[in-house]
Amino acid sequence: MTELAKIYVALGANLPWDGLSPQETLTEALQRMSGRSVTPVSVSGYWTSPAWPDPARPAYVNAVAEIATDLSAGRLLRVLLDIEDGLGRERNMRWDSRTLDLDIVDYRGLVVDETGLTLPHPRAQERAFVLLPLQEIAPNWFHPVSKRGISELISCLSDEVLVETRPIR
Ligand code: A4P
Ligand code: MG
Repeated sequence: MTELAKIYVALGANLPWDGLSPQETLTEALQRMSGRSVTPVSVSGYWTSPAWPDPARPAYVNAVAEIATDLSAGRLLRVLLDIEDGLGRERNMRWDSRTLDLDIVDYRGLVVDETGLTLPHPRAQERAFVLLPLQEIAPNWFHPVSKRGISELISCLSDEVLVETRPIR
């Protein structure tokens, strides 16, 4: 199984949906992934942070999962988008509030820049809400393009952002 892993998916939500809190929606999304041959083998804790770029929006809950699958990156993305749709995702403005966001952060180091699929995720290295949960489950991860390690990437983030991104206990 492990050779099929090394794929990291970031989960985020800041709106409730159909009686589920954002945190419950992330748990439901992980269960639905399991049912679609996308098996979480390791899941970070849940973290909360103010909505970026507009902190007046509801706070987010985020997590990162390492998954095992034999799906290609493109097919995996289609499954993830389908799970987003099934859990109430509506697409309005970019960065708008959402019931669920599932992003492929890294697919076994693959570098792709196509319409509809960019790997690694182009903004993951700037996001405390991705890097802090990722570090929990993959402390030796490094960015496939810059080759910078996760601790180094985190050390480049502002103290303010790091302080306001907190594990949910
Ligand atoms: N797409 C291309 N590459 C990928 C990939 N590697 N993974 C395409 C996932 N999707 C990928 O996605 C738009 C299209 O990107 C998809 O149809 C897919 O074909 P989207 O989810 O509608 O876009 P987005 O999430 O609004 O944009 P983006 O730039 O991915 O946003 P971010 O950076 O994920 O921002 N604040 C906090 N605290 N926590 C958050 O989780 N998330 C966002 C979304 C904003 N602020 C946040 C958080
Ligand atoms: Mg997304």
